[in-house]
Amino acid sequence: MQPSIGSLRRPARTDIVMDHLNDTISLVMEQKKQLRELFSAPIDLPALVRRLEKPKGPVDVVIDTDAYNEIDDQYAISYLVKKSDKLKLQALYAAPFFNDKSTGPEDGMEKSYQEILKLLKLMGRSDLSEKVYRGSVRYLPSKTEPVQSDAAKDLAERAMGYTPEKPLYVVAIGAITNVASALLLNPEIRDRIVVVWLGGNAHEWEHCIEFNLIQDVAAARVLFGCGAAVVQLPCMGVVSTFTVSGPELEKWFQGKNELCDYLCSYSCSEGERESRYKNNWTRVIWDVTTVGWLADGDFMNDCLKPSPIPEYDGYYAFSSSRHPIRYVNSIHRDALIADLVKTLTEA
Ligand SMILES: [Ca+2]
Repeated sequence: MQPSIGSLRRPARTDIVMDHLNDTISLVMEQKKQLRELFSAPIDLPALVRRLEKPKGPVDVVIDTDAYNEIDDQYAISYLVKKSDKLKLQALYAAPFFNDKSTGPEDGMEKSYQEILKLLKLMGRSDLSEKVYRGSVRYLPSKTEPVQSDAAKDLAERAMGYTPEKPLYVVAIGAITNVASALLLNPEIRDRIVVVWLGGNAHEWEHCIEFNLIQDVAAARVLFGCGAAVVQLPCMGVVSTFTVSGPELEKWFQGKNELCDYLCSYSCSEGERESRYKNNWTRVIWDVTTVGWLADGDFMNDCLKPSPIPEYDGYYAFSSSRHPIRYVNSIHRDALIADLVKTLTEA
């Protein structure tokens, strides 16, 4: 006898929750398996910890930047180009972004590409223009699917010229799409790069809804999950102390050189445009801190921590069994500002 519809057993709420939980666990396990298969080489923990030490002496560097999205990438790019004694710049990649200064990730990437060229011209370094590459026009469709771009292709190939003992440093100051794509295109580069990324918030912060991370969570999961050496500079709760104001910028930069005039006038016009407090605004020049980590100087404190797991709901998950990353936990603001000003105002 067929049961009537009314007599069919309705699942209890706990059954629904358990089914959902089991589905979620299966999905997570499957995704972990796919990523593990891509990055099949086991993680050599002692070697990883050695790569996470701050390098001594000159190193090769590339930078991945959403240069047009705000006011801070411009300072970071300039600082890196002018730190050429230690930081040997090999390539510059334009990253996608989507905010009120772009119509979407592709437009954001193209505007960033043009802004990089503009900065190089202002610094009298147009010789570096041939090292600028266009990046991703969209975010990762999933954490096993790369986005093809000149930038991702270049990094996937370029990093093969480096070794676990002598890696290529990747300063990343935007959504991490290009870098994650390079890792997915060529998993062999995992142990040949060190990614210094401004992304996410402090692990103690109430959420990780941060511009660079939240635009491409799948890419962040690749970065933190694949076993590559990552130096994380978290935004809210750590780098958020790295502020400047209009009067400071005018005093330090105005009239020093063409680059400094541009940085000062652009920052001040953007600061006034976006602030409710007229002339009393401050801005965080976030991205500078990534170059500061690589530069010689006592500019911040850091430690080793298990790699966090950025979830799609805007929170981190944590597991003490994860491989380590280097985690910056405080910025020595005045020391880093002093070095930035000295470096950018030199002729
Ligand atoms: Ca940026």
